[in-house]
Amino acid sequence: MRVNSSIELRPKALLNLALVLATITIGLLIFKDSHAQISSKKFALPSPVFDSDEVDLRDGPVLERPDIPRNSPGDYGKPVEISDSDLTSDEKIEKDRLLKKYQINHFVSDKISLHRHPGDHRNSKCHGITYPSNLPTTSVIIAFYNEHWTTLMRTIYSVLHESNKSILKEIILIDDKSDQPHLAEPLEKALKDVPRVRLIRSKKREGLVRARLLGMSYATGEVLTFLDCHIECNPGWLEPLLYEIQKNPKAITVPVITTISWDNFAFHGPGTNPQIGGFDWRMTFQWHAIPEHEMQRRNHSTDPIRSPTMAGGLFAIGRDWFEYLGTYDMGMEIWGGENLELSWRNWMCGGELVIVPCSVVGHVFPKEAPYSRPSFIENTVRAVEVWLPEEYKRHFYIRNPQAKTANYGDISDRLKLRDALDCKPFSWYIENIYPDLHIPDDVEGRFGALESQDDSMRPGRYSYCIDYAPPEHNPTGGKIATFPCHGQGGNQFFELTLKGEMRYNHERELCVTALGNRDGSLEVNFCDGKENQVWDFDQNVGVIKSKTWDKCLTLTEPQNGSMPGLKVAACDDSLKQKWVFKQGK
Ligand SMILES: [Mn+2]
Repeated sequence: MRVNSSIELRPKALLNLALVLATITIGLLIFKDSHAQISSKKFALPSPVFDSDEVDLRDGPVLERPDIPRNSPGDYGKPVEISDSDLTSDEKIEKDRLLKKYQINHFVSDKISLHRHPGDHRNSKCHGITYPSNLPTTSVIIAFYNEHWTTLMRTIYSVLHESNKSILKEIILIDDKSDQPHLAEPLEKALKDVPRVRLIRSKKREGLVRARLLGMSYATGEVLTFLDCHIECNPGWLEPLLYEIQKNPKAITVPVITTISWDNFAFHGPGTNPQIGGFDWRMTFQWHAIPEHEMQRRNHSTDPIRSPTMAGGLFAIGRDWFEYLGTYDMGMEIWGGENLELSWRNWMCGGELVIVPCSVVGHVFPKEAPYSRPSFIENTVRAVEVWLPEEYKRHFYIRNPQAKTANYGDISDRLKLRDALDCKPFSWYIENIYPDLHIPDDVEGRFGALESQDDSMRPGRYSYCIDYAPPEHNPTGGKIATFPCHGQGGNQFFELTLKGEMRYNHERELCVTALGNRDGSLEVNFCDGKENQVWDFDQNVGVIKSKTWDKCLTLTEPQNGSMPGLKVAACDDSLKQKWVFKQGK
């Protein structure tokens, strides 16, 4: 990497802008049925702190991995176990501080080489695949905000060690106005001699969407590859992503995202079948298994897998296609919702979204999300208002009462874009791309919070509503009970479908199941169409009766000061068996 003064850099930055404009023009020529106006960048471009060197088209990694001592901690993706009893009290304090701050065990990360081998976690059938020598080139764009040192540096080195010179033009790092000192001068020093890395510092906090677009304006590759800032690439990760775009320039390609443990940094493999992306009607992204029709469509386990949505952190897209599609919605703040919006737009406007089994990238999923998503609702309302017709929007607003009053800003540009792109309707997307999605009936009086009409156990002004909180890593198996009604949807949202299922549709489609045992207990399980998941609801009387057991849904006395529970019991016409669905505020 060369260090340039900002004066020397300016002409080059201008040249890049010219390239961007030229590419936009080419893009419009290629996809010339478009009237899409590419919104001009709404921010001034800061000068890069560093510039990339010339591209060398010989093959081999951009940067050879240095020798790593044998049995170096974490090499080949092995776990690093450090027991607290081996730590001094100062070390223990430091470990806890880092864990609390980042929700990642950075004390362990700091013991692992920045150049460790990740191991090879691909499907073994990927090894024999060769790729054309004329793959498109790519710029990797990584936005970060106050990222810890070792995870950020390992991300950068991992891309350089695992990407061939002929295809990786550069890594563009966007510092989204971090304020931690290690990301100031020490980062510049550390990157000074690292090839093909450009560091751009945004002038104000932009959030993920605008930080990525800022990075894009410096990119010179034909494909943009967006990555997160605490990842490690598996060998051979890049070629298959680019190859699928070479075959279909309208494809968004997504690697298989595997887990790097937040605790011991083990690099886990993807298992037999990767998962694909979906969403529920709260518009929460969710992973699920490859549906049968998609398994049938593919010939080999290494073939790309069509996915209705993507998680959004890691993907590649042809630059011309991204421009044609109208890049991202610049009105979206921080993060959340932008992934669904781009997934819908891409599919509905003629693109394809695939997960590429032979491309594996590990991601450190934190113990708990360290940052909230304050803009999730606003961003999602923008997406819903642009892409969903009324009959579908309704399902979203019913499940997110707070979305009705969200201040989501001006979407007129995005509506114009939608019309200019001449896209297929959302119903086409559901029928063809996401046929497995459950479409709620949402019949008046049969959805919302299911409130008990029994006043006798109320601690004052509260009513009790049925409440289900799925355990962290498994949606089923949690306790279904009651809680004071809060009117916010969420854990208290149930839908009694016309078929009689009592659905709890958050992330996965779950159904309230009457087990039929003597104590009349209930479970929340995956919907399977069996009779013990079918309920008769007499809306006039408020009685909900299990079809199999001929017993009624009953509120039970609280035990040891906890909330009232639920069971099925012989129907007796008491208030404990009277229920009404209330809509959120
Ligand atoms: Mn992440």
